[in-house]
Amino acid sequence: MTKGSRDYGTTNAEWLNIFIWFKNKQYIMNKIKRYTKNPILTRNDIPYPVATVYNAGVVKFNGKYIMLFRSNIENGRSIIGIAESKDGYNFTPHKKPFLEPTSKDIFGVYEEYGVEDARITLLEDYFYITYSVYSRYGVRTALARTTNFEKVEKIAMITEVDQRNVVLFPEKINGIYVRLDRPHADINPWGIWISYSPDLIHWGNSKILIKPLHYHWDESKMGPGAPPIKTSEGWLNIFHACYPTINSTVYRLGVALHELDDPSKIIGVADEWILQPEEIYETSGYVPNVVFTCGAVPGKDGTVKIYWGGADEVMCAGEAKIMDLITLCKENPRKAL
Ligand code: BMA
Repeated sequence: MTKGSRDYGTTNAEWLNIFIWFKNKQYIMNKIKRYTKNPILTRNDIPYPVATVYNAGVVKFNGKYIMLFRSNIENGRSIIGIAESKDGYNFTPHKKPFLEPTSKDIFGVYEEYGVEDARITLLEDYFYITYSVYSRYGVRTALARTTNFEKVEKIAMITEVDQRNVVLFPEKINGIYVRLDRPHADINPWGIWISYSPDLIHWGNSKILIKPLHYHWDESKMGPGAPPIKTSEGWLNIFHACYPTINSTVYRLGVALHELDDPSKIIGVADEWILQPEEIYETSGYVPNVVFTCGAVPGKDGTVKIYWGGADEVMCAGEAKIMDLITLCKENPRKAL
């Protein structure tokens, strides 16, 4: 009998195990801690008529958080609005949208059905924005840039058709620009790829990095989410992935770690998801059971603010410890391919 325990009671060693189990359980439950006042932005906050506010890219600029959010307008098509915040949670939208389909040039052809899901990367002297464009010819990805979030310059189409969810790395790696992307494929569930460019416009040398796993939470498709975050241990890639159920497809968030010098090398893809639809604003809405991210902002204190659309209808935020996400990738990985 262990000293201090009763004859038929729990031993100290057993108490210790229970304590460790509880600590681990708590740790697992806190992969992302939701902001208590979610949702942080809804259509009621927007000073022009929209049906939804979701899938926003977010960055810090001049000490403020800038959010570029997607809204369905009342014909169902999407535009991109802008909001700003001092604390990363309380956002004030601007009076007018930030980026809308144009009728001019090549953009006029491919943005006809709307612009969606902006991702923002500070790269050299510009904030680059990658966004999906829809038209009668399918979905592509476009590139725009700004220095001040007042004026925006549309630059080019940077994918062919059937390719979306493009995120840029925030620096050249080995002298070349790098992105993660997600081409559509007929005979394989859609996965996360890497591509390279000398000028941010022409991309190639593409290679698949992470593929959905059969009978796993990401089995039907996956794609890049937030632009990669540089950490001491590698590039942190927060992505989305889907699982088909009898009712609907469930969108969740996952995390992977890529080598700093060569992000085509995967250090680990966490086996577990880091966020799934649980709150009412995620399980019910414009598209139920969806959490979908386009942006995350690392802080100086080792945390990262993660932003996601809830049920394709509202914007939500939460926080995680970067080291916890790295640990998930390293200590409990699944096969990348
Ligand atoms: C994807 C994209 C996302 C959306 C998600 C869930 O295919 O359209 O913008 O959030 O579906 O509807």
